[in-house]
Amino acid sequence: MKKWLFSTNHKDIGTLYFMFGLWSGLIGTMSSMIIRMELTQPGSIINNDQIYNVMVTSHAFIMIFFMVMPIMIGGFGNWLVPIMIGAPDMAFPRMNNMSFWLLPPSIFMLISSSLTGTGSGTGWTVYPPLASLSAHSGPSVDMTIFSLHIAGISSILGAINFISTILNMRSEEMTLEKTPLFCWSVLITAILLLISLPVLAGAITMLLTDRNFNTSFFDPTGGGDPILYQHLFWFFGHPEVYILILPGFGLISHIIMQESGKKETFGSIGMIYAMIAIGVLGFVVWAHHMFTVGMDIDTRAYFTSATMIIAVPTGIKIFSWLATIYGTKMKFNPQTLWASGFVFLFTMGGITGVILSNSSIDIILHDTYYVVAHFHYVLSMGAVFAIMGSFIQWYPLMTGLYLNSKWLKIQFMTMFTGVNLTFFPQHFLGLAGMPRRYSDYPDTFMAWNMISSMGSMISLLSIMLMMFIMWESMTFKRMILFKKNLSSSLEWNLNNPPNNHCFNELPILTK
Ligand code: HAS
Ligand code: CU
Repeated sequence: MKKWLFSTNHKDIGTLYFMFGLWSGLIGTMSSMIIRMELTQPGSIINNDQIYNVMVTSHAFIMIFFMVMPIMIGGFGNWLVPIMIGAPDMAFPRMNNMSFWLLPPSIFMLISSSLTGTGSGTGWTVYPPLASLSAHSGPSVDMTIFSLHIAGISSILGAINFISTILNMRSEEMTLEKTPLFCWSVLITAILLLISLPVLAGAITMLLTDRNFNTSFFDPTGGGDPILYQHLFWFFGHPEVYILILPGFGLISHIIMQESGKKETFGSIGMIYAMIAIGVLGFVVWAHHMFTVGMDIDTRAYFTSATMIIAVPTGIKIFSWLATIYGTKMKFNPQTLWASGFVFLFTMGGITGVILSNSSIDIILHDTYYVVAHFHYVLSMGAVFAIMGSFIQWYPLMTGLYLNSKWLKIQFMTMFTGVNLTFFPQHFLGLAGMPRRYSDYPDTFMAWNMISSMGSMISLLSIMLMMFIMWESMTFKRMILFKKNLSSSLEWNLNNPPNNHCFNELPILTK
């Protein structure tokens, strides 16, 4: 109890984040299965559109704030950043503990909001007037707002901690140019969090006072403007999508570098500048989410062009990963499968993003399933693939155990099949005009929806298989006894001798 509740150790806190992320991932998966169940065929199963929308909302919030961010930044960030830069721990260990322990009350608030009153059927964007008293009069939206406030405080504290650690606690000879790409990705992510989250906090606080204290920031009858909310939300929301993927970029760089036997990723300085460029540009493209609000043509032209430019630094990253692999004898172990899957499918998602960035096309595709397909390719097949591959990559370092490689390959193949079956048909549904966040649809959309729902069942089975593989490895304590069983991440550690006492604590070196 004392060990976990009061822990100031970066590895233990990282482990807590992993367990929390896995648990909330299961809750998020549950709501996604309810969504796919409702959409398997025309007609209604839940028989309540509000409940359907509550499921859509909680699915997004839980996956973004309580699954991807805690695992990538909290889990991998805490575990790997201090080790990679040669620091004994994070800069503010007790604040680190607080960052983590703010999350359980936050998700508790969010889940309670679904069980109170009507639930929040607002979508993760929480746009007024849908989120105002006129459409959501009960306490649910207020609880959702509080939940976001708490999660936001947790992230801001975490961001301060990572920035301080990475800037001040690197070992002496580690210049910024020599700092590993994962640490760079976390540093840039933390800066993005620090700049964007307060804007979200402001927007939802104004919404809270509109709802409870009779202000009218977003209410035209009192001189306010609902479009103001959209600007504030997306000034946070667009950087947020890069917050979700940048640490994944860092993690993928390490898998590809280590598994292709290189000492560093091809063009690692270019990789650093590409991530900085993505981070900076991410702040000046937000209105590509709002092309349908009635913007003038010049503004639309600006936001279209600025958005398209992000494909350049992202392309630099994709081609640098390919160049790292080029000329090496590729290993087909589970983590390289996930990394190659990431490069391929993330690129697909990125390219549909470039299509959406054309304002005139987006006016037709906005709020259709095409957008849903786009962001699941970059998230479910980008962020989640990076998490899965890296979890497999670093599992031996974190536990001293190894996972069954053959089963992991089967698990990868099922997940690859599942997610593509789920999300590829959604491009067709979107192009045919099926709107997102609706619980029902005309018969003509049935075939692709059925295939999509079947795909989601396959992904669910795959996640269950992954948990079985972890359970099996922990239950039978599959130790790494022989050199031939060492994964490359461990070889990497052995070949890069410790310059700091941290390394001596690694479980594997003592086994
Ligand atoms: Fe996105 C909506 C545009 C990347 C996530 N995105 C979303 C939403 C989410 C999301 C969650 O402009 C929905 C939010 C909501 O609830 O409403 N997105 C882009 C563009 C990129 C992009 C241009 N998105 C991401 C990433 C995400 C993410 C990363 C999370 C991980 N996105 C949009 C737009 C919308 C949008 C519109 C609003 C749609 C609407 O109507 O609501 C770029 O960063 C992608 C760059 C990556 C690539 C691939 C690799 C690059 C290579 C270089 C060569 C490629 C070129 C392009 C030169 C481009 C290999 C060639 C073009 C061809 C057509 C062939
Ligand atoms: Cu965006």
